[in-house]
Amino acid sequence: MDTLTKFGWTPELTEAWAELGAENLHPARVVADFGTSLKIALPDIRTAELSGKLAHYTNRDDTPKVGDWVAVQLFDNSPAVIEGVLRRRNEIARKVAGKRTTKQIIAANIDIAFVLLALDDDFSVERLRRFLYQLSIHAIRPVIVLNKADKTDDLAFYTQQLEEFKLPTIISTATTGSGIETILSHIRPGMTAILLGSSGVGKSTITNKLLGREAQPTQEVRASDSTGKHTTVHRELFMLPNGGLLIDTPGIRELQLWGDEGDLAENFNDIAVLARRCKYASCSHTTEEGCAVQQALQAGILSESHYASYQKMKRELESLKDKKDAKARHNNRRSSKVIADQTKDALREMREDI
Ligand SMILES: Nc1nc2c(ncn2[C@@H]2O[C@H](COP(=O)(O)OP(=O)(O)OP(=O)(O)O)[C@@H](O)[C@H]2O)c(=O)[nH]1
Ligand SMILES: [Zn+2]
Repeated sequence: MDTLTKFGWTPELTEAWAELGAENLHPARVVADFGTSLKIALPDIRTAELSGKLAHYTNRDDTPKVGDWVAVQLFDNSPAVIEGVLRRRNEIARKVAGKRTTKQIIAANIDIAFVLLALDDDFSVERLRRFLYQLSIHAIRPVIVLNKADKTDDLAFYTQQLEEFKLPTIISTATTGSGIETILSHIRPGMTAILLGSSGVGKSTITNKLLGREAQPTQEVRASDSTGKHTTVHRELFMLPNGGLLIDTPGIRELQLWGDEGDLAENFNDIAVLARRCKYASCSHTTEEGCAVQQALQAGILSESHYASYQKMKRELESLKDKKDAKARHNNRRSSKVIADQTKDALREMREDI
């Protein structure tokens, strides 16, 4: 297992491994996910497939994701088989795009997340807030990267809007390599970093600069090939020359939230502090009398846009909770229907026996 240290293996994992009691299995880390097949590090890189049991329950929490530690069975002439996933230290999730009420895990066991915003039309404080919310659930350390700095003459316009976050912020121009050293200085050997951001912000360009080679085709390169796909299609964990580990992810078009409303408070600490002074404990901070949040808004202490994104995310999380509850009720009904059907079958058999 010592050899896995360079892929981020820690003493806690040795304990988790012992708990698993996995005899004849080997620990490995998932470094790429192509859907049905995966790449794992043992630490040498191999192809792996899911065991029948894991493959049966796709899209469940225990489906291995990039960054996961897994227990594998090895074979001489065929791909390794992943039999189980070790307890995750943390994960980055979102709601799947579209209407389904399903969680999607983007990656697991992360030490630091770089949230990229490009200094062009992509720039959105609201989107940043959404990423920060998802990271805050597991207290994953965020760093903001403002890429494509060459596209603006007014850097202050952007940086001013980010002051309230009080987060380390790196200004970069990935195409020239400017800012890359600063990004690298945050990733120590054995640490796992991830690049997050919408499509086209420069994640693959930064990955290649950090690696010092063209490992990930960028949009420009992909536009000229024949696949017709202009976007990164899979997640992959790379080992950097300095021994750090880096996960490049496909661009996220819409980051729909996945989490509890309770986790919002630490992302909107100012509103949470005000809310304690509201007249009613259940105050929705909209129309109630004695609402300290509304008073702060009227007094100009709280910014309208900040309040608006709070309300929007709160409503989204409330609606998510309703949908999760409805889904749970539906699943319960379904399983009680299965039990009822089985009971009826058993009774019928008994009658037939008589
Ligand atoms: N002007 C400018 N262009 C950049 C910069 N960084 C990246 N680009 C360009 O932006 C385009 C998208 O970059 P990618 O690295 O492919 O973006 P990505 O975030 O990996 O995109 P997805 O894989 O779709 O998520 C490419 O044409 C890059 O050359 C930059 O700092 N300045
Ligand atoms: Zn209130």
